[in-house]
Amino acid sequence: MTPASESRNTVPRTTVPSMPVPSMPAPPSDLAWLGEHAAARLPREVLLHAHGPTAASLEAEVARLRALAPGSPGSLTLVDLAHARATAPAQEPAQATGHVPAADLEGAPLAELADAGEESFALAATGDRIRVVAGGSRGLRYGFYAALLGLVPADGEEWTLRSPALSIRMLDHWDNMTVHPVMGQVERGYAGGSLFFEDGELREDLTRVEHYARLLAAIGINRVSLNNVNVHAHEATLLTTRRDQVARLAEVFRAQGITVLLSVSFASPVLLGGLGTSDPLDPEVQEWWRRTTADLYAQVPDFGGFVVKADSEGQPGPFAHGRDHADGANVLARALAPHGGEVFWRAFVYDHHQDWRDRTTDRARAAHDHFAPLDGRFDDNAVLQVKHGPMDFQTREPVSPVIAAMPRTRLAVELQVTQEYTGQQKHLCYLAPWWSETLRFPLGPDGAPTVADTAAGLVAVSNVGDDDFWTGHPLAQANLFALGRLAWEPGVSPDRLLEEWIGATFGPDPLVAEVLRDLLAPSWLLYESYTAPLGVGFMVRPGHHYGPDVDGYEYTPWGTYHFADRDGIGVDRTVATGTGFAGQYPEPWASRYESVSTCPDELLLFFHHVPYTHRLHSGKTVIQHIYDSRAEGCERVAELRPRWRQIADRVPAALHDRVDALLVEQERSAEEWRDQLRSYFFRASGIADENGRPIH
Ligand code: GCW
Repeated sequence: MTPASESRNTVPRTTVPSMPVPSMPAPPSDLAWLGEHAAARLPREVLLHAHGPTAASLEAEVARLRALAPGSPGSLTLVDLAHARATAPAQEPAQATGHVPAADLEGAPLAELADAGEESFALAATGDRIRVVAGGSRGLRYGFYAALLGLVPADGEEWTLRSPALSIRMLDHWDNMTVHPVMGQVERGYAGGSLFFEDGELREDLTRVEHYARLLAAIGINRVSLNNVNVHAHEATLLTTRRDQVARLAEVFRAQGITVLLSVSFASPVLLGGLGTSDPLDPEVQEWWRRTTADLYAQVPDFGGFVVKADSEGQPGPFAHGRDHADGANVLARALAPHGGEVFWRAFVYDHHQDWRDRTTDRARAAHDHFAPLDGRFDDNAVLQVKHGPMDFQTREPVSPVIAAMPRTRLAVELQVTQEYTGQQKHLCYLAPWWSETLRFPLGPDGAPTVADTAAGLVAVSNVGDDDFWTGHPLAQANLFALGRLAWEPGVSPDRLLEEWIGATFGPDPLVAEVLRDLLAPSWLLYESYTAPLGVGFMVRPGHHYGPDVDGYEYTPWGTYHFADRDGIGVDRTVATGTGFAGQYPEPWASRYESVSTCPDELLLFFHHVPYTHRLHSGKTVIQHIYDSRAEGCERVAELRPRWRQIADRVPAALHDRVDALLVEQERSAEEWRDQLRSYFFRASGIADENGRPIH
């Protein structure tokens, strides 16, 4: 039996060192949402009823935050029920709470918490006293961060029980260990090099990874995949000869309750094991995966599993052996199952050697064509990772029909936080409004389960690198923050997430909040307004995907066409006259998208080929919409920088300068989009802009 005094770890203000704790490495210049403003919210008295590694890491966190700001009046009590029970006398019943004072638990929903799982917590705020009770260590950590991020109900409210809506909340890194001459180190990375790797090996100094793990834990992320899904020969060895590097990263992430995963090559048995085949039905191949996976678990007992991109854009896969993707996924799932691991199998499978002359093949159909027939064939620990849209992370796409088509398969929806097609962290583009729309999309008539109801998880490609501001564009941090929060709580409004992020990152200055809101809240629609119109997608420069090139992908094998000619534009994906893609949806969507009169304007050119003179629901013709929207979008972009300058002396100077320089680039690039698209479509259609604006 532990005496009360030992089970109660108090971190009162008076014992707090005024300098950074010596064991904590120097913080990076930018602490994002865990800097001084979050520290200022931490109540002066913190009472921790917990033990083990989580208690130690929360104590270190409190000390670190105290060094940044003295904190706010009041107290924060954190109770881990598992700890409370462990310290209870043996004869007490299961609901016993050991030596935790009754006042700390008064009214707490203990029975509900016991059912809610170890990531859940309950929180109550009365006066300046915040109480958190958690069913386990992860929940305790999330409760602590909820208090820091200001996710605390108004004074006097009852206890609220908080549980994550999605149990899988994962970030995928597309990091390579070496620098690719064209792609750089991080594929589609716009924030410098990899946080993890340098010169082909794990970094010696993992300080920034420690801070990154804390930032992710604070927003509820519980899994990180460490390397690029395009697995090159060198990175493939993380599975075998470089396992120790995975183990070191796992240790850093484990300290924040985050599990690590690896992207692996489907051809590993040949590449790394020297076998003659990677056929998933070959017993030797199966044995190789079993042994290799067991060896990895011997070093990383809580390893999360594998992410696999197979038969996609040149990556090896089961098709080469005459097998399907359930055969492929299950061989890995079975190697992982005895250890509690999962395989995340990507549904991003399509023909990237398409003949542009062939109007019947439609890349948008591919994932559904390949995977829907396999529903029910995947093992329980296989998760099908489906891109949120049917194409490829464009600025606007419909929801992928695969999500509605596989009720007997565990699905994770994949989003792209890194802004490959949405301005590459040079343009402002707050993506939460779109993600929120996607997650709340009903997969059937009103009241049908939504995407968030259907998915077991949310996976997102990270936008973080070794950049001083983590994300290249400092304001792109808002996307990472919102992603984690939406995975936990998909119904929360994007505007509220913006408020939360601003408060934790920039503090309570009302002008700063107003300017950031004005810049970010409408930025996705603004970006859309001057780039590819009405859901048609692409029109970017091939390869790096930045800036306009209307025909850049038009005659390529990639399956990304707009079919603009002198008469009209768009892709006919109807069942009646097109590729039939619209028919992959359940009702009412199949009919709504099929008909030009009910298809929403913003997706018109995704589903239909229409004349330029076609009138939108907005009342404008397609051509006039293209002209006006690009011109007006540019005018609005020109207003951003003067607005940003209003807070020049109210945010850190280096951050202000970085954003200012990027706004100059956004203006230049938006003008380029405007001028190329307006000129292209005037030349194609011969129809004048009725507003007489210049065309080149
Ligand atoms: O959008 C495309 C990117 C590729 C990426 C691929 C994928 C990692 O252009 O760079 O490869 O998607 O999601 O696998």
